[in-house]
Amino acid sequence: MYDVKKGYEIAKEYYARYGIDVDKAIETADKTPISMHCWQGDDVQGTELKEDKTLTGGIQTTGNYPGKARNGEELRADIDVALKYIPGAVRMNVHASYLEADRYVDRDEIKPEHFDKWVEWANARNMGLDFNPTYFAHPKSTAAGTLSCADEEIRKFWVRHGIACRKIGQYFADKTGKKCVINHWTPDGDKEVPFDTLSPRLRLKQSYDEIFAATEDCKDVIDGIESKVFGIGAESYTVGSHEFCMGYVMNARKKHIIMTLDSGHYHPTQYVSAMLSGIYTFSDSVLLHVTRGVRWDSDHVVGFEDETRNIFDELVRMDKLKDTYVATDFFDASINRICAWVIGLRNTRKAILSALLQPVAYEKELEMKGDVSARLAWRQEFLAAPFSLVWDYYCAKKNAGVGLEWLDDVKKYEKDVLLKR
Ligand code: RNT
Ligand code: ZN
Repeated sequence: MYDVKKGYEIAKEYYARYGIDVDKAIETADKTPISMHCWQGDDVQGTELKEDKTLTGGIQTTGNYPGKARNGEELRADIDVALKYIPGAVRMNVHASYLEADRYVDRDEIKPEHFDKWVEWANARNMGLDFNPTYFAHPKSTAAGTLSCADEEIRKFWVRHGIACRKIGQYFADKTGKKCVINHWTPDGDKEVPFDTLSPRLRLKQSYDEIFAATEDCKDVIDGIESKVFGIGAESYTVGSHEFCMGYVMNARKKHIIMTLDSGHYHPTQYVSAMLSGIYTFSDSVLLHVTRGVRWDSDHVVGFEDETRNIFDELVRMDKLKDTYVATDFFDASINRICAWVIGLRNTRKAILSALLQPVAYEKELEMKGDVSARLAWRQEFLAAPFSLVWDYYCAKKNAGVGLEWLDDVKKYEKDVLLKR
């Protein structure tokens, strides 16, 4: 390893020339929570006691890498290994399908106590807990829809699930002393464009209204409404489209109801980074699902690449990082799942730190002066700033492994534990 401290001193000097306080950036990046999704560890299988674990609703994992977690204990043990190498504040994001009970519990019957192991685990690590209703991978989740289903019995079943989930979210908040962020996503859609595109949307609105009306006392829950452009099997029509979800959030006029922007959920040339200021004009906060879509919503491991960086650059320039809930959402079954978490979460943290090292004041000044040539020249020049020296120093300081120092340890865990499953 090179002299990390020396590298940091050089970088500090470099950034100081542009009025950037490296230590302050490190401090802010370190305390910005990232909500780590539990579902990377077992290919979104969940821990319900049921035979058929087929994924539906357009969610797919590809790959058959050995060693996936088979129950809550294994999953949490794997998460603990990943956490050693993920510097900075982390929250844990659990799906309803990760309940733990001694029998099969249907989705409309889930109770807070089914998540007590997660609560205990999170409290022992002083971590906040986030939550997600699971509207997919269930016999009542079919092409006919869930919250938008025309069959009242099915629709009501899922409304009960949504209500149960908000109560669990409040329970998480009570038990951890930290607010709980719930993400609401339904897979409802159609392979063809239906003749009636409006009625399902009216029913989805009604269902969300019913869920929120029945749980008004859940005061410490934030609710993200997640849209999507399409899913496999529902290529032509998505009930919860971007317009629908944005309309729902803006019309609700409730501080706790916000938009979830998943970076894989748009047409390939549409970018979340380009949507943020439009939404922040009218909303106080946003929930992000950070992921990497390759050609489609493929949920690849987050990369430290243009769009991830653009998202956080925008948030920092708008001074909205503190108002944004950051969550990861990817699932790669083709590589070691702990590596997937470490790479994706480290890259998310990297993007946050590098965004905080922008010379915002300097660039704004150039822009105000109307010097557009200098602005472009400067931005391009700055892309080569010595960021990695700061990143390495931060990882060293947090004892989270400099460079790829973490990889051998994860490989050892693979040999000793994962491959024996
Ligand atoms: C699906 C959505 C959703 C899920 C998780 C598992 O396209 O992105 O957020 O990935 O709920
Ligand atoms: Zn998502």
